Amino acid sequence: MHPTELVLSPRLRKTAYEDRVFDLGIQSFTIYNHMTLPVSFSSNPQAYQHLCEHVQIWDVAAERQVEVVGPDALKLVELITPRDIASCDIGQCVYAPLADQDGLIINDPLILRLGEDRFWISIADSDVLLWVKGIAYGCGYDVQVFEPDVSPLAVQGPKADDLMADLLDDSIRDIRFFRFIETKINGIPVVLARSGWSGQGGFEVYLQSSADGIALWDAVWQAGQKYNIKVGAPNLIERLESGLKSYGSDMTLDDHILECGMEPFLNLDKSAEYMARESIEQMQQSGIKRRLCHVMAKGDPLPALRERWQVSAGATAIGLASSCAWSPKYAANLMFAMLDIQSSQPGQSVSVLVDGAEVDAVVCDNRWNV
Ligand code: THG
Repeated sequence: MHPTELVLSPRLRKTAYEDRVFDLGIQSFTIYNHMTLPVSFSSNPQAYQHLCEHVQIWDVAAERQVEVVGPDALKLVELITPRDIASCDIGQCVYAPLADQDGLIINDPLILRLGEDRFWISIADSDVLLWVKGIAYGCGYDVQVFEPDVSPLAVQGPKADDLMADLLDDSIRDIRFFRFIETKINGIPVVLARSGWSGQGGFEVYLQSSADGIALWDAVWQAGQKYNIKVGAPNLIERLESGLKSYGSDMTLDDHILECGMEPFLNLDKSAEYMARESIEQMQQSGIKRRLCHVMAKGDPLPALRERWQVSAGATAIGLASSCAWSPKYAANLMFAMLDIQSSQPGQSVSVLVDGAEVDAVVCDNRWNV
């Protein structure tokens, strides 16, 4: 690798928590929605172990919100996703992949329903705001679409409930998965949701004014001292073990939503109109050509992946691996790979080309079983 430095200028947006992230010794960032997103503060295996046992605070302000509000808000949100949104309660969030008129995946956000006619689309890394604004204008909808000053702060890990109960009160223990309340932490208005980009449980606190970022961080940090809180970030090892795919890495605008393994999160027969419907029906008839698969390689830890790795079955190239981490739980390298449908069955033997060397691997089901 070439040693280099990312220049932090106003064009690369600063998060509401960034000063604390520096105070606590950030080692690496990525860029996500034109904003810094912390990647590491310590080694990945150390951070993973801590996340699975204690509680961590994550600056995930780069999960930006696209707010859609107004009389046509529901119609607009229904139009952009094959997931049913009408049945989403106020105070609920749903994982709702977005697809365009060709069925191509635009993003895989959570959508929060804040009111009958008010939604936050909590996006992964792609410019959803511009797309949605264009659709709203093109359709002549009576809505406002904008990015509010909202910054999610994740509190993840098995001790997150105890921490938040100390900070607020025991009633927060009753918040169900993917439900949220509006409350105040030390007088700071927040949306508090049971969600987050790990399989270890916890909350996401949506701050609604950047000016209060440091005060909110410090309040959580202080309450966390009793629970061995550490600063962290979405963890590559944990997200692979939990099967969480990352937009931009594992799926992009080149991929059809049916190729991305999103069926459990779609209601293809929903009554509301949605723009991907025709394309999806055609794709169902012709059958998908590729599928995003779980692939496991026993043996030594593989290096970090800078470009996608070629995957082959025998002498035939069948696809590309897009994420990889060595998992302590499975004592193996876990990968996501977009593979030709003929070679995508669990049990299929494949090889992965890593820096010029062939590594043996096997296709698994989506719970890492062969
Ligand atoms: N939190 C918030 N916004 C986000 C993310 C987040 N935006 C970007 C990205 N993460 C969106 N992607 C996901 C993907 C998976 C999940 C959440 C966000 C997730 N999935 C669970 C699973 O697959 O097991 C549950 C899905 C379900 O049951 O509906 O949690 O993390 N604010």
